[in-house]
Amino acid sequence: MKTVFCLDDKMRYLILLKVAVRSLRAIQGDEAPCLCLYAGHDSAMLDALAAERIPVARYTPRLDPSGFTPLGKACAGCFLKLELALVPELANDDMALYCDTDVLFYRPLEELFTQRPTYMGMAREYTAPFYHEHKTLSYTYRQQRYVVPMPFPIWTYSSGVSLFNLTRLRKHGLIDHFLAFCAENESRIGNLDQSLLNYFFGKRITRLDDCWNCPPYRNECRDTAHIVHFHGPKPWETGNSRLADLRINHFTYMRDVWMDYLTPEERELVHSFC
Ligand SMILES: [Mn+2]
Repeated sequence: MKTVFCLDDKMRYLILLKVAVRSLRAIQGDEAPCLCLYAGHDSAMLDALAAERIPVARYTPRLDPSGFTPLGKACAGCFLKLELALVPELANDDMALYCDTDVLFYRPLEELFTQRPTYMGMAREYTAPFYHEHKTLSYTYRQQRYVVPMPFPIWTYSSGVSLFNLTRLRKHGLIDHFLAFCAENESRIGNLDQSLLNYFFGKRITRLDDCWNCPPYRNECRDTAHIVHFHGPKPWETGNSRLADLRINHFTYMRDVWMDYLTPEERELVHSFC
C-alpha cells in the first residue's frame, strides 16, 4: 500500500515531508512505496523531491480554492487529500494511507496495512470538539438536491492520518457526491478538510486505534505510537508561547527524534523558522 502525502508550495512543508519519508523508509524499508501529490508549480520544489527520491503526482484539484473562504484559501493544500480517489497515479490502488507531512513514523505499519475500512479509517481527535450549528447540510449534484443530516452525537476524527478505501469512494460516484458537498459547504464548517470528512461520512468512518495517529503531547505517545503526529506545535516551535500547553509529555523527545533525521544544513534552516 502506498503512503501518500500532499504538498503545495509551502517551504516548511517540504522539510516536514522529507523527515516523514525518511522515517517511513527507516521503519518500513528503503523501498516502502510512497507518493507525493503536488499541487504547486515550483521547479525548485520538484528538484528537491527528485533528490529525495520521492515519486510525485502533479495534480490540479477539482475543488477550486478560489471559491473558498479566506481561511480555506490560506490552507488550500489541506483539501487535496479529499481527492485521492481521483488521482490518475492511484487509479489502480484499492487503498491508500494518507498522512500529513507533520508525521514521524516510529514503529512498523504492517498491522495498519492489513486493515480495510469500508470507507475510511481515522483515529480520534481529542482536542477539537465536534461542533456544528447546522442540523443538516445540503448540496446539489447533477441537478439533484441532497440533504446530509449532521451526525450526532459523535466524536471528531483526525484527518492527519486517513486510511482511504479508494475503491469504495470511486463506486457509484461517491467521491463526486462528496466533492459537490465540499464545494458547497466549505464556508459552513469549522475545521477545514477534517470537518468535511466528519460531517459527510459521519458514522461511516471506521475508528483506527490511537497508536496510528498519536500527538507527542499525549502521555502514551512514547510507549505506544506507531505514527507520531505533530498536531499542534511543529518540531521547530520551541521558544515562542504559541501552543505552549501542547509542548508537554513527549514533545521534546519526539522533536529530537525528528531533528535526527535532518542534515546539519537542514537543521540550521529549521532553526531559522523559530
Ligand atoms: Mn497535521
